[in-house]
Amino acid sequence: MKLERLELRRIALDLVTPFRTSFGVETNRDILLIKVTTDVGEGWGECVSSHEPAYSSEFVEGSALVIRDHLWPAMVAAGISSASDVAPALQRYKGHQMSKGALEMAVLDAELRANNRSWKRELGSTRDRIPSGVSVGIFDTMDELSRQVAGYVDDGYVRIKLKIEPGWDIEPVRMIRDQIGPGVPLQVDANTAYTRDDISHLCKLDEFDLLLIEQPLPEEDILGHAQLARATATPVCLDESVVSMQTAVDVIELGAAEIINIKPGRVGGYLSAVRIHDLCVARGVPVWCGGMVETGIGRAANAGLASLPGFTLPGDISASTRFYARDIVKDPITVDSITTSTAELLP
Ligand code: SMG
Ligand code: MG
Repeated sequence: MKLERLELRRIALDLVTPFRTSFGVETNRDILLIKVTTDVGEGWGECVSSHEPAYSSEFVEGSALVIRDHLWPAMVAAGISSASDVAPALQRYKGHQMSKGALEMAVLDAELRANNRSWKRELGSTRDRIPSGVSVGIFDTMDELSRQVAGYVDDGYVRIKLKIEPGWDIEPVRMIRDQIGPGVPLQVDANTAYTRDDISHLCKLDEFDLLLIEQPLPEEDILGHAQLARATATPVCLDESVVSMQTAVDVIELGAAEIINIKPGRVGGYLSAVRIHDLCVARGVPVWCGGMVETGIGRAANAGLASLPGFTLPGDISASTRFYARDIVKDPITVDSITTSTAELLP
C-alpha cells in the first residue's frame, strides 16, 4: 500500500442538548474527519480532539495543523505500507495522540477495505453484541437531571454515568441511585475537577455502590489517585491520565487505577488501544471503551473495539441520537432495548 493523498474535512454539528462537564459546556461539535487515499483505495479517520483544549491539550485547529504540516509529511517520507507502520513513523513527534490516532485509523480503514477484512475481527473481537452505557452531563437543576436519566433508561441504556464536579456530586448521585434502584450500574466522571484535599469528601460516594469513579484528580496526579484508591471502596478508573501503553503500565503498577477507560484517540490509535487492552487482560484490570462525542464513524469503530473480550464493563457507546439529531453516516448507530449490535454496525 502506498499513500497518495490526504483530505481534511472540518464539519460543525449541533448537539441535541448542551453537554456540560466539569471543564465546560459544548453545544456543538467541531469535527475533523480525515480521508486518506492510497493506491489500493481510501480510508476514513475521525480526530477526537475538541474545539477547545479543555479535555486535554489537543484541539481541532492544532490537530489540523500538525497533521498537515508534520505528521502526514512524515508518513509519506517514511513510505509506510501498513497501519502498523504509522506509529513508528510518528514516534519522534511528542504528544498529539488524537491526531496520530486519526491518521492511523484512516490508514487501517483503507488497508482493511482493500483486503475485504472486517474492522472488528481485525482488532480481535469475540462478540457481536455489546452493552451500551450513556454519559449524562451536569444540569442546572436536579429535576432536569432526573428527567434526562429516566429518558435514557427508557431508551435501553444499561449503565448510567453521571458527570460530577464540586457542588454537584453527592446529592445528584444519591437522587439517581434512588431513582434507578440498586440493580442499574451507575458510575461517575469528574474530568479532573477535584484535588487531593477532596479525598475524604469523595469517599462519601462509597454508599452508592458505584461501578467506579473516573478521573477525579488532575491527569498528572498519579500519586493522588493511588492515595484515593487506598482510601475509597469505589474503584478508581483513569481516563485523561492514560495517554500511552507506558502510562497504563505505570498507573496499574502504582495502584492509581483499578479500572481503565480506553479511548483510542487518547492513546494514539486503535492499535495502541488493543495493546493496552491486552496488557489489562494479562494484569486482571477491567477496561471499558470511552467516548469523545464521535460521529457514527468513530462510534462504529469504538463499538468494534468494545467487543474485545477484556471490555467487561459497558462503554460510553451511545446511539447517534444521544448527541446528534442527524448523524453523518448512512446508518446511524442505534441502541436496542438490551444491547447495541456490533454485527449490524460494522462490516
Ligand atoms: O461519546 O458518549 C460519549 C461521551 C462520553 O463523557 C464522555 N466523554 O471524559 O469520558 C469523558 C468524556 C469526554 C468528552 S470531551 C468531548
Ligand atoms: Mg472521562
